[in-house]
Amino acid sequence: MAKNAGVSILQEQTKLKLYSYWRSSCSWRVRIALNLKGLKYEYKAVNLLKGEQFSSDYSKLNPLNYVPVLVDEDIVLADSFAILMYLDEKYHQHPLLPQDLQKRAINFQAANIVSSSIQPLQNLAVLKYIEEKVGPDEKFAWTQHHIGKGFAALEQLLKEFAGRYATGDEVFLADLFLAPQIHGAITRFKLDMTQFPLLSRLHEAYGELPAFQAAMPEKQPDSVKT
Ligand SMILES: N[C@@H](CCC(=O)N[C@@H](CS)C(=O)NCC(=O)O)C(=O)O
Repeated sequence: MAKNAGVSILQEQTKLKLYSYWRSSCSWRVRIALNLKGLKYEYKAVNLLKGEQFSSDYSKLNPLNYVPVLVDEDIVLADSFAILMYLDEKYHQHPLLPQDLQKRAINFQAANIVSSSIQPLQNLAVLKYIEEKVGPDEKFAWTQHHIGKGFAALEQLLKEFAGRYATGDEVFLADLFLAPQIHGAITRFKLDMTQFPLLSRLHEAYGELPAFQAAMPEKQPDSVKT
């Protein structure tokens, strides 16, 4: 049996390949899930700063030219949400969604706040555009505004449901989206977290979980010291 929030279980599985970039929060979500479920995978680095996501081979895997992509034999999936749902339905150890209907919906809502209303606004392509068309100093103000707006909504949403983690004392889908997003807000975008006590507390809790630690950017084979 899998241990909740653990990293190791043994089970028969197909060969998985994850196209990932060490600093990509979307790839990081999937790395956490793979670790939680104890699934081995081959790490295929895509260097976003060198533009490797635009190579013709990679475009065949994801015409949107984003990471992550998961390849499971002849199945190719290009979107972290779809990948997580696929993994959860295929590998039942450490379920990513709670049984309780309301808590399931809250997990979807929190995950979507991150994946639809925060991360796309801080994506590399968007920041590059702002830097070039508006000015290099504007990108911090832009990201801090949009991350702050999303975080305020998450604080309000989760205060009723949070335990040690976002929706109770077990790790679920929302946590996989929150951990990389909060970490990035603190380390890359220098967001003042004093206004977000609940998210700050969750950040501390995630830092103690082996499955989350192993998925950290600096632990990836393509990480670079900055
Ligand atoms: N909805 C997609 C978003 C993927 C995405 O935006 N990936 C980012 C990294 S987190 C990326 O590849 N950016 C490259 C670029 O902007 O050129 C997902 O969740 O997988």
